[in-house]
Amino acid sequence: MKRRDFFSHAAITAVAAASVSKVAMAALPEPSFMSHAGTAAPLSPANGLPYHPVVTLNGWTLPWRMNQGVKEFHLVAEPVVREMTPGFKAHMWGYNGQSPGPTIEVVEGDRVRIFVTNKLPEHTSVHWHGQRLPNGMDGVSGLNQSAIPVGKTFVYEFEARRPGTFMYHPHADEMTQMAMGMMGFWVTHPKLDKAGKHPLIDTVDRDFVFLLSAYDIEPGSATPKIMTMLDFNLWSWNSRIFPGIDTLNVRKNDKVRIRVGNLTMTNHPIHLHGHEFTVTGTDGGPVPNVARWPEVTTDVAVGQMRQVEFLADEEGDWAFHCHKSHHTMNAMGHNVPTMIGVDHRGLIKKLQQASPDYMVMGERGMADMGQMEMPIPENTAPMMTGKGPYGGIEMGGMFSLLKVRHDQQPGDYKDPGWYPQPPGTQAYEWTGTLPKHARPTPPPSNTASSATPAPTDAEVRVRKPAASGGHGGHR
Ligand SMILES: [Cu+2]
Repeated sequence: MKRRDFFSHAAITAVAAASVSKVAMAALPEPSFMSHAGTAAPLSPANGLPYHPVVTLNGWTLPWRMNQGVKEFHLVAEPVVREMTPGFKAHMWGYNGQSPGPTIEVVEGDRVRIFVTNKLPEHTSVHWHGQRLPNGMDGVSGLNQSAIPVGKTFVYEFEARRPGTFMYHPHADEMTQMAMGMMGFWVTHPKLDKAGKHPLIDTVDRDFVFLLSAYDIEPGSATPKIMTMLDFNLWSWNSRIFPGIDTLNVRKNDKVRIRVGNLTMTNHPIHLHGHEFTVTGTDGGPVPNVARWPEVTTDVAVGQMRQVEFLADEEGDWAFHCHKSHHTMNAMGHNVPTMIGVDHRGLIKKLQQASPDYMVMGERGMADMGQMEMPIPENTAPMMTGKGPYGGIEMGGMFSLLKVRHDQQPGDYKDPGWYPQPPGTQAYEWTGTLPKHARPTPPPSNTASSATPAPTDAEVRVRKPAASGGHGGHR
């Protein structure tokens, strides 16, 4: 993330925490709004119990005010414009100016009051995923409460009983509202013992959070198609797609925690290069020590949260991404045939005489898509893109980098630039002589001495019914 993306929460929080008159405290807390998709600096608590705040990738934490011992937040559900990556803006629904909404951070045992104002064109509600709370605060419209009508404000109030990693989202016309981007992150920090420790939740140097979301937005348009069930074309982290997702910048030997929640319609195997991590928590709470094991990929199923931790002890720029390769691509049509191995050279000339812009996609694989600056409709993200120090990264969607540097200062989250590979530590081209390609000779086919016939080369051909026969053959 760049320095200019940072803004100071300090000013907002100072106003919120200042001694406000009793009349003002009886009114709604002034809501805060965010106007850009940059990663905000962590919001250090101005009051209440101390904790080490999280960093929301391409997001921010909602400031609160303390009203007679209750932490008061104000969420505004409303239509928003979200820049998913530079050059591509989506028309979504979200909270307080962005999708996803701001992260809410509290401490175990906090009394929390959340005002929710509905500025959407239809009713809504908020479900506090994973929380222990009174049944009437669980946010399922029609079941636990009546939906929040357009223009009205409802109040949710409960104690944050369980420390952990949670999220919030509507439970009213859920399909539409989540397809439109309504969701947010919630972290309940643990109450620590006298030694400043929790038996299962470690204090870490860096704590990153993001939600997995998916959208179906036609190239050249801006509004997600809400009826899409599985065939999404934009796979995002916090409603951002590579190269628009900020990198996770850490200091060498930092203990790092990453918390991920999945509000898409499919699972995402989240994979980190260069390090092993441990799943230390889920939306069910911290994982007991005996149930932890090392991994480099953890599957985050639909509606789940995973919290992973590792020691960032390897310097470099390490890829961090969903391992479903189609989830590290951006929007394109689905009906593109596989053209690998098809030689078009004769045909393409003829086609280009009729249509000078005609191009064949994927004759030698799809890497060409990343290399060529293909003309794309306005307000569309390239399918695979991103320039690295050594060429195109050829990625999109759910892809970012963990950047580990020995000289990254504590508390500094800015992007340190590309990692300079130390001499002699990078893959290089072999320029010596190559041996002749030795291939095993197939055994002679079907000789008298062999008991079983040796396999012969087989080529699968699709044989279409002859014109004269065709389906008539069924007679
Ligand atoms: Cu995925």
